[in-house]
Amino acid sequence: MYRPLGITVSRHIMDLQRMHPEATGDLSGLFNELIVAAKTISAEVNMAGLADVLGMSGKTNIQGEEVQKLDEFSNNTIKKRMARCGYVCVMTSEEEDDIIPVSEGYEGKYTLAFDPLDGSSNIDVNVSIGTIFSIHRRKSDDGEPSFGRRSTDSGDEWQSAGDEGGSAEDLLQKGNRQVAAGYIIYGSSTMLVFTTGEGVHGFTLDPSVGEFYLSHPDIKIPGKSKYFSVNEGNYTYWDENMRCYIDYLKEQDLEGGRPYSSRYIGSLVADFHRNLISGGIFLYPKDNKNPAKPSGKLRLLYEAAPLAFVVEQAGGRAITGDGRDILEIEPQELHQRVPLIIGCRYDVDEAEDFLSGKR
Ligand code: AHM
Ligand code: MG
Repeated sequence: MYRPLGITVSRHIMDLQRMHPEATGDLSGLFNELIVAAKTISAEVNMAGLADVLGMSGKTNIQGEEVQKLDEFSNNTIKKRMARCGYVCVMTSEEEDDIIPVSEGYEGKYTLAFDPLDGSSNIDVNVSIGTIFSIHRRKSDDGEPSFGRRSTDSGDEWQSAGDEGGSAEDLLQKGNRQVAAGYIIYGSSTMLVFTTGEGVHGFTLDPSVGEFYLSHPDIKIPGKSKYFSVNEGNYTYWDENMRCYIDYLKEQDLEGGRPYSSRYIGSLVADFHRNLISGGIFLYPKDNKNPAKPSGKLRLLYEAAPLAFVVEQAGGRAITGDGRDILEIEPQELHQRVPLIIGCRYDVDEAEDFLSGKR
């Protein structure tokens, strides 16, 4: 079993907290709850392939209980853990239209946006899937310190914290105000990768003891890559600039390291994770496939923004391709979609030049 440094995620979080003597411990508490949720989901995901064999698929299991779909299960697991943990005031999830309030009397100072099981259409074919999360301080927090990056914006809208639940306003904050973000990937092993603004660290779950161990300290994405990840089936729906960029990546230029190889799983966390570790650029650009989704497919609050925070902390970059950095976008609605171009800095810069028509 792989336990290179023997540092558990709980110890790592306590070490981070210790570096900030002013911290109250709330963010550490929140993380600990999230980690329990992640282990619960991981155990369930690992059983997914056995569901049919054990007669657990369909509407009811052998005990006659209703069986939840994995994405519902993941959503409920996170919701229930967080609603009474005392560290969160409001949540939003890809699975729910409206904000998710927490239990009365348990209102904390953070907000949580999450995609409980991204790529869940891949469950049946045993492809890696993941949970993505993004944590902000509520707008009405008094700024009580804890570890986690403080905003670089002016803090003038921060007011004194009350004991009331949070609102959509608290969730609709720019990515550059995140205090922490990351994902759990349920793959050949389960990994937790996150940042609190002090680098990106990866932890691998040892299922035999139920602990996440630090396996990838201070992850840095390569500066330039030779892989691109995009759903090329959408080529016909892209604008001319986007087509030119992908054509360019496929041209032969041995000195420039082209053609690039293509790697696309169709499961964001898995595609992102591979690119983070091995280098690559992932693109889900705007297209004209569906007039109802002119901004592409992926969601700002719980897909694009958290991964953008992670990639920037690892030395990479994330943009929309229409002149905006993902972390700079002021969200207008909970389930807002954005085009996402994310990965190695050199490649994202180059994509930006193509998409803006400079090249
Ligand atoms: P989901 O949130 O409904 O699971 O959809 C998001 C997924 C991402 O994981 C992935 O990057 C993308 O959709 C793939 O979309 P497509 O099948 O259009 O290439
Ligand atoms: Mg999703």
